[in-house]
Amino acid sequence: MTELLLKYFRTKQQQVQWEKRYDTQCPYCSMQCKMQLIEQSVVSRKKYTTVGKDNPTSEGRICIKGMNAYQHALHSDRIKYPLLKVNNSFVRITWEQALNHIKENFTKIQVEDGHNALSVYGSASITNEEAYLLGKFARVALKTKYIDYNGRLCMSAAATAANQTFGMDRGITNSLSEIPFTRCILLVGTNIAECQPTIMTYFERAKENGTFIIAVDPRETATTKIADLHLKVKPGMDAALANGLLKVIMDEGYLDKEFIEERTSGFKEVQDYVMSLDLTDIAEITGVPIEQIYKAARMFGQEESGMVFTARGVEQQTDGTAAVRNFLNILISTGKIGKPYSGYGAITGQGNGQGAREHGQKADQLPGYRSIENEEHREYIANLWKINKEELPRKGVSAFEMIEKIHEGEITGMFLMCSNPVVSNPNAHFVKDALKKLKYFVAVDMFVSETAKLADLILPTSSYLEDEGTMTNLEGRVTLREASRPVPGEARHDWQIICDIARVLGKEQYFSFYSPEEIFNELREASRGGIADYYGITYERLRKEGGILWPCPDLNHPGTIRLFETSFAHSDGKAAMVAVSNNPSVPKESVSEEYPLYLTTGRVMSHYLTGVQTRKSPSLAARNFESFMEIHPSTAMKYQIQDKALVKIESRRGSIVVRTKWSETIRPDTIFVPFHWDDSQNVNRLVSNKLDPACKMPGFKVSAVKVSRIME
Ligand SMILES: Nc1nc2c(c(=O)[nH]1)N[C@H]1C(S)=C(S)[C@@H](COP(=O)(O)OP(=O)(O)OC[C@H]3O[C@@H](n4cnc5c(=O)[nH]c(N)nc54)[C@H](O)[C@@H]3O)O[C@H]1N2
Ligand SMILES: Nc1nc2c(c(=O)[nH]1)N[C@H]1C(S)=C(S)[C@@H](COP(=O)(O)OP(=O)(O)OC[C@H]3O[C@@H](n4cnc5c(=O)[nH]c(N)nc54)[C@H](O)[C@@H]3O)O[C@H]1N2
Ligand code: SF4
Ligand SMILES: [Mo]
Repeated sequence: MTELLLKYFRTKQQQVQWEKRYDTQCPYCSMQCKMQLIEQSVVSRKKYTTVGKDNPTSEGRICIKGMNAYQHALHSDRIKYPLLKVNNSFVRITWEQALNHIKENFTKIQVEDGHNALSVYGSASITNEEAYLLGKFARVALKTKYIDYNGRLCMSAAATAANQTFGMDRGITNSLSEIPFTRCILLVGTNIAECQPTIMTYFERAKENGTFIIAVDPRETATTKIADLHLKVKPGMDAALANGLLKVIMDEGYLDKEFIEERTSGFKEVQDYVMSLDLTDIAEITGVPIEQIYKAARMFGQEESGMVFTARGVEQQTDGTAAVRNFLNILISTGKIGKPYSGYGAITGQGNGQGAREHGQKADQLPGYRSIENEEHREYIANLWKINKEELPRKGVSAFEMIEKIHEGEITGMFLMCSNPVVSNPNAHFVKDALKKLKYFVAVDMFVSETAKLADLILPTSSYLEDEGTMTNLEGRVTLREASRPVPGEARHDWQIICDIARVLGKEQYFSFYSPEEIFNELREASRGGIADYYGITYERLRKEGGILWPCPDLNHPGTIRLFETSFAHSDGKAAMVAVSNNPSVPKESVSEEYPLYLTTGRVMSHYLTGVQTRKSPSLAARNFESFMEIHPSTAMKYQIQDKALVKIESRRGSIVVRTKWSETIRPDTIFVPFHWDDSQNVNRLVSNKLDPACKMPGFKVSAVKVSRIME
């Protein structure tokens, strides 16, 4: 009888009373895995499960972050009403009050300090529609030149390198489906296994097919484990390492002379410089043994096809642009681009890292990857926006330079959408001090982030489950993220918030949009004829076809999978090679007696960026509930530091306290700390504010530090 009763209750407990399914895309990385959230009512509680949905990119796979993303979206800490800071605490106000407050204060700032005193800081985690609208909002509604976004800290080196070398920047120049069939792969400063886990299957298939994989990383990661050869480079020495590889390629005759002759410019200069170098010196400065340099270059050189992938390890450097260009020199000089199974992939970071850098929220850019300093481009966009070309502001400055301008008093107001600069920008103390100086600061977020805490007004926005729009993934494939859940409380979508503010500022005529699709249709026109041409893409097509790769210039165009088959995007049709010096113009911080170790920073699988979202997700937070420092045991012993002990890490900028994690697999001269935590674990307190002169990327990946134990 008891058995039977138990069985009855057990079945009852599992009985699903009702079930709802929400089609969506993951809010996190650039794979933009399609998935479905299943909400079930089981007796008295709700149960949620996420399942992957088939699509050409992730093929139905999802990772632990995607699986658990709903936990932050449904979290009770979500902001549900506009919050105004009164006597240092936030109080609920109505939207009408919030919008009037913004009108009053934005106007005051611009009257007192000038139009450009108001700045806009955007994001690559918002949709294409929102990124486009934010750019238009800054230029048309606020008439400020100061707009930039968090992608500056993310993709700017790869984007600038691709623009300079190829004349165009689209994440992957060929298709993910070609990866399993390429013969040799160079993975430079990328940890795909933890950062884009669902891409791994392509590389695993390649391995099964006998592809030779080379990884370049100062530490062993889940990614370097799949490599046949791991070059454990000294942090920041990638450009020199690429010169070493080029030298072997040149010395041993792996150049594709016909390709170089017909399709490139600048080779001679590269050759002259590289031939003047000595491989023993390169081995010495890069920390990579000479025989490994030979092996890598030979493997890449001798195979008939090959691909190069770069990510933040090589890019987030004060010579990131140059370093990426030097790896492109390798690809081009061996003729491995524009043909099957060969190409370049900048592994995009944020969900819309690609799309958000194409449609005008960058300081120097107009939609469709147009330039704000090009007269024809200005005219095209001004006409479309129905404003005078002269009214369109000129270019502003990069994200971190805006922070500097706040310090200097030139910028006194900021509208921040979807970013947490106090944790993500270098030199965190400096950033916090700057934001505190603002006369007026509005943050749009789902949570009261570390940065939102400093705002005068926080506006509540919608999450990935609620907000519809297009996202362009790491391939350059435009996808439509449907949304079906209602927003919590009085939260509004980012695009609605932009339109609402424009309305109270008297600019309604330029911002009368009632759906993301309407915005997208204007974006299509705005991008038409530009490099990133979306004109042929419609919501209807996206629903039917699942995703379309740009450029797609007309409605019958199938989209473009492989780029550069016959020519590159520069006016001469050639890829521009450039000699990259071993000695960058901005010297990197070097270790010294006082600061004897290199610090590099990055990510772990279970957390995302500044952690605001993933720290709210119990299943993810439980995997890593605090930061840590990876250190080689021999180094640890030198400083008498135990495993799992608390240590203080200091640089010339500040200090943090984290727990140690001994690891045999990191270089002994290097420590690694992830950047997903705030306050005394905020690793950006240590990072310097020097920028890459070409793209203004901070050098997140190299700082000189010292480590000391804390007596517990
Ligand atoms: N789990 C997770 N996934 C993510 C994110 C996340 O926060 N968490 N963020 C997303 C975003 S926005 C981005 S930009 C991407 C980032 O993706 P990745 O760039 O792959 O991630 P990182 O961990 O920053 O850096 C990659 C690797 O570079 C190595 N590295 C450090 N210094 C150097 C160096 O000097 N040279 C070389 N060659 N390598 C070096 C690090 O050890 C690390 O393994 O991931 C996306 N996906
Ligand atoms: N030391 C070090 N620093 C780094 C890096 C590194 O490797 N090392 N990597 C850099 C890189 S690659 C990146 S991309 C940056 C990222 O830096 P951030 O942009 O600062 O990081 P996020 O954590 O994504 O911040 C997004 C904020 O917006 C909120 N949010 C999420 N979705 C939405 C939305 O749809 N709308 C709105 N309005 N808000 C939303 C989140 O709650 C969160 O508070 O960090 C950079 N900083
Ligand atoms: S984090 Fe990236 S790989 Fe993981 S489910 Fe989300 S989009 Fe896919
Ligand atoms: Mo990023």
